[in-house]
Amino acid sequence: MKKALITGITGQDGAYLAQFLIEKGYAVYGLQARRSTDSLWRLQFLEINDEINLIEGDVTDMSSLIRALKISDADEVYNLAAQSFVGSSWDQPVLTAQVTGVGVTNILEAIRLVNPEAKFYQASTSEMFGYIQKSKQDELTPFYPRSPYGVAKLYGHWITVNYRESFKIHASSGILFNHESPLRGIEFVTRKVTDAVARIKQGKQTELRLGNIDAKRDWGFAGDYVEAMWLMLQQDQPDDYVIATGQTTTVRDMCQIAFNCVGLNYEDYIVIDSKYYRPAEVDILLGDPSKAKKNLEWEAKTSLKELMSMMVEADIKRVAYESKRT
Ligand code: NAP
Ligand code: G4F
Repeated sequence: MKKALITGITGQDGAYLAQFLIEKGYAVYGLQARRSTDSLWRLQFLEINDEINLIEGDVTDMSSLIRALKISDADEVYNLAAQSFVGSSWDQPVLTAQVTGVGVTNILEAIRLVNPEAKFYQASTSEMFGYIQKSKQDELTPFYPRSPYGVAKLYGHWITVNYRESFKIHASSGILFNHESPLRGIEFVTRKVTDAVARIKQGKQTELRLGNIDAKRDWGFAGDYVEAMWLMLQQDQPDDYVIATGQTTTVRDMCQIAFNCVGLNYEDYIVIDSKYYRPAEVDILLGDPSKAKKNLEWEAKTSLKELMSMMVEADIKRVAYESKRT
């Protein structure tokens, strides 16, 4: 039986990846950071919490990573842990650098010391393209990050490349464009919108305050994207891959799709609030996933309309359930 260790298992992608690997017959181990409140709700939502071996640890504490690698004896290590919210990275730039950036070196060092044969996946991001240097971004497009988060991720990306080249570690980097789901954190714009749609529809909210709705993103479904992570580690050679849909949409049009799901007009509810504008913006992201299609035979399966409909439906159920309980 193959063994996988996932950091960030309590996050959106960690939960879907764990589910995917369990279905493939893996023994799944997850690094769980100590929190004062429950962080297992996503694993419970997917009904896989009893099937995961949780190991307490933190990517800023290398000793805990060494311990996790020894306990799990993992064949594959997926590093999904991060302070992943771009907005917060201006408020906590040092923490973001330590967790999202240096955390990657901690785990690569732990692999080098405990089991250099383990295959490694790094969760890189389209946010590294930032101020885009090419209209459609691929693996060769130069990076120009626009947030402390993007800068930290760029360090994580290059240290992954460096350990691959220096120590022959099977280390791959997935440059994933935005991907969403009903398990997305509420602070990210798609989920903020679908939650608001559900609340407005059920009379619990009257308006939705947003920032720059002209920004454009290449949005896919997280459930599709975790397969690409696994496929990268099944290749003979490690490499970097852009994972995206190849379509870009404004926040405004995404809102229109989401409100349409319940027969509402988004223009009646959206209020622009400068509080949600960022010190520097990534205006547009659009990925070219051709290499992943060619080498991994991977492509996105879920359209933005299907994704929004899935998220709105899940939030409607959740808001109705919460209303019954109160
Ligand atoms: P997420 O929901 O924010 O999950 C992040 C995970 O990291 C959580 O499990 C969190 O634990 C954990 N974590 C945070 N600080 C940690 C620490 N110091 N030590 C150990 N674990 C820690 O993010 P996601 O959307 O699943 O994304 C997964 C990864 O892909 C992240 O690295 C993200 O930056 C990257 N990425 C995401 C996207 C996207 O569109 N979703 C696109 C490109 C790249 P708690 O829950 O306990 O805080
Ligand atoms: O949903 P967002 O916060 O995602 P963002 O900044 O693109 O980052 C996400 O995707 C990255 C991949 O490119 C990941 F690496 C990262 O971890 C994260 O998962 O914001 C999307 C866009 C931005 O342009 C933002 O300015 O939506 C705009 N926006 C407008 N109003 C808003 C809001 N974003 C949020 N979160 N909240 C608003 O009220």
